Formats: sequence, C-alpha cells, structure tokens
Amino acid sequence: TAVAEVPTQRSFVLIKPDAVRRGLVGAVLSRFEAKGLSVVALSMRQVTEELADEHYAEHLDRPFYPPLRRFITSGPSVALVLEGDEAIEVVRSLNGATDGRKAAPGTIRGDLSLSNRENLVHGSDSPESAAREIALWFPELG
Ligand code: RTP
Ligand code: MG
Repeated sequence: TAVAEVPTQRSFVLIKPDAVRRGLVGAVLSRFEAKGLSVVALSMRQVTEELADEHYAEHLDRPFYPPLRRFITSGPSVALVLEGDEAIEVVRSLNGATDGRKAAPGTIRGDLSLSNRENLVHGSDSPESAAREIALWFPELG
C-alpha cells in the first residue's frame, strides 16, 4: 500500500505588536527557523483597521473583536510566509493554545505570553485560511 505523501505547505504568520514592542521578533522567528521552516516572505507592516477587518473577518461579530482590533493596530507587526512539511499544523503547535496562560510550556505562547489577547503570534488555521491570508497580505506571491 502506498504511504501518503507529507504535504509541503505554506502558512501565513503574523508576529503581533506585543512581540515587536517586547523585542521578541528574533526569538519568535528563531523558533520557526530552528524547527526547519523556511521564510518565503517577510515584511514589517502597520496594520490598518481595514486590513484588520479583512484578516479577522471570521471574528468581526465577536465581543472580543473591538479590543482585538485596537491591539492588532496598536503598532507594527511582522508578516511572514513560512514553508515546510505540514507547515500549517506545525506552526500552530509551535504557537501553542490561544491563551498564553493555558498554553503548554515549550510553545511560543506558553513560554512568552501571559495573555489571551496579547499572545505574540498568529498562524493560519487551515489550508483554506492560509491561501486566503497569503493572498491578502502578500498578493505578489499569488
Ligand atoms: P490566531 O488566529 O491569532 O492564530 O489565534 P488563534 O487561532 O489561536 O485564536 P482565534 O480564536 O483565531 O482568535 C484570534 C485572536 O483573537 C484574540 N482573542 N481574544 N476572548 C478573547 O478575548 C479573545 N479570544 C481570542 C487573540 O489575540 C487570538 O489570537
Ligand atoms: Mg485564529
């Protein structure tokens, strides 16, 4: 029987304004690179309210969205596209659970965040989300 191929994927990652403010861009990026993921694109961005609303379209009606939008537009972020075997799931496992207080030690959020909002990093949650987010943030990669 044939063994399923491991898919090479691209994931969209955002190193959020709290990480930039805290001087943790290098520490966060190092974890992804040390894992073996490749940087395909990298750009510092000041997220506008319009971009925030597109990026977080699925959360627009949530009660936590207004403070999330204030946070994500509060200073520059670093946008990345990372590539590697099963990159989407690998990035999310490196990121850890959403709430930094509950995220496992050894993960980026578990080691470096104490917040359910200011949790340092975003990673695409599915191949469909990755395609949508990469097209939104890096249309030149399309
Ligand atoms: P992300 O999208 O940033 O990778 O994080 P995630 O999948 O782990 O979490 P998600 O549910 O997509 O939430 C997006 C971001 O919104 C903030 N958040 N605040 N209850 C709250 O106050 C709350 N819940 C989520 C976090 O910044 C989260 O990463
Ligand atoms: Mg999410």
